[in-house]
Parts: sequence; structure tokens; C-alpha cells
Amino acid sequence: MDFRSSDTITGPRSEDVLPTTATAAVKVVIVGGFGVGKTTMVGSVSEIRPLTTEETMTQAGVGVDDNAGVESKTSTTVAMDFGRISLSEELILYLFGTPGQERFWFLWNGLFEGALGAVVLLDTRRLQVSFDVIGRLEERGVPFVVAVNTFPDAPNHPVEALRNALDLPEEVPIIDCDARLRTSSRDVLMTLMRYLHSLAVPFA
Ligand SMILES: Nc1nc2c(ncn2[C@@H]2O[C@H](COP(=O)(O)OP(=O)(O)O)[C@@H](O)[C@H]2O)c(=O)[nH]1
Ligand SMILES: [Mg+2]
Repeated sequence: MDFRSSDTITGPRSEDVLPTTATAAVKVVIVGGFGVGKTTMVGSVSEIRPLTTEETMTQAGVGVDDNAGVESKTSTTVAMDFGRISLSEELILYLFGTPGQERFWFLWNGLFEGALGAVVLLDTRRLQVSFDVIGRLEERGVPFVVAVNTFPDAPNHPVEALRNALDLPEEVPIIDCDARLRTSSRDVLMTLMRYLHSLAVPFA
């Protein structure tokens, strides 16, 4: 397995050291079906070099993993992606990207433990691949926002149509993003934090 960012252990790099002003650390999970951009988002937004357990896909996955629509994808996240971002001088988010394929879902319980919230990434060409994760979050009571990742030939559904298709309540934020861009991914996380805040302080 290729732990790309931890090949040599030489002590902490300066970017890895937490700012002394940090007072709160929050765990956030990035979820969604296979190939929706989870690894990309953790990578674009993380201040530390993200740890990713990406493996080259092999024949063994043929017929097991559903990669319809993302046939050009040659690697896949086996266990998880891990990154970190400071949203302010005080607030640090630890990001955990979950594996996309159903055969790795046994890892999910641990990944959700202690998570304050989640980002559900969507590819509008393949909405159905993210249905299941939404159900799982609802079952576990983990609050989430939905981020529609912009792929070039993806249909552009109005937000209300998406809300209906996903059967989401009015208050759940649905926003567009480009997971490859740091600013866009950061906006998604800010939206999640504002949403979590609104749930904690309903009448503020
Ligand atoms: N056009 C476009 N491609 C993206 C975007 N996000 C991810 N990709 C590509 O989509 C593929 C799947 O992304 P990846 O992050 O591995 O998906 P994961 O399975 O959810 O971790 C990769 O080839 C990415 O380069 C995006 O916002 N726009
Ligand atoms: Mg991945």
C-alpha cells in the first residue's frame, strides 16, 4: 500500500505543526460515491500533505466495484484520505475521506465516530452513487451539507430539483463546488461549519 506522504519519517515539517492559537479541533468526514472527488477535495484543501491510501485498481475489482461512468479512473482510495485545515486561527478541521466502494463500508463505523459533520459530494451524472451515503448519515444522525462537484459534461440541475431527487429537508445546504480548487473546497467546509452552528444555536 502506498502511503504517499509518509515515506520518510524525519520529524514534523513546519506545515505539520499546529498553530499555537488553535483551541478547537473538529472531525469532518467527506463522503459520496465512487469517483465523486473525495480524494481530490481532501488534497486540494489540506494544509498538510494529505495522507491517502490510494491503490491502483486491478482486474480483481472488475464486476465487484461499480465504476460505471468513471472508467478512466485508475486508482482508488482503499481505507481513507486524511487532511487538515485551519478555518480560523482557533478552529482546526481534521478531514477524513471515506472509501467509495461498497466492499470497504465495514470501515465506516470507525470513520464516523466523533464526526461533527459531513460533506456529501455529488456527481450529477451519477446521483444514485451518493444516495446510499445520505441514508447512512441520516441513520447515524450525522449532520451534512451537499456539495455538487462540477464535472464538465454533468447536467446542471436546479437546487430545488436536486433537493427533491435526494429527498432532503429545506434546511440542508446544497452548494456547487469544484473539488480541485482550494478556495471552493474551503467554501464548502465553511458552509458546513455555519450549518453546524445554526443547528447548535437554532434561534441565533
Ligand atoms: N472536472 C472535474 N474533475 C474532477 C473534479 N474533482 C475530481 N475530479 C476528477 O475525478 C476523478 C475522481 O476523483 P477522486 O477524488 O479520486 O474521487 P473519489 O473516488 O471520490 O476519491 C479524478 O480523476 C479527479 O481528477 C472536479 O471538480 N472537476
Ligand atoms: Mg478516493
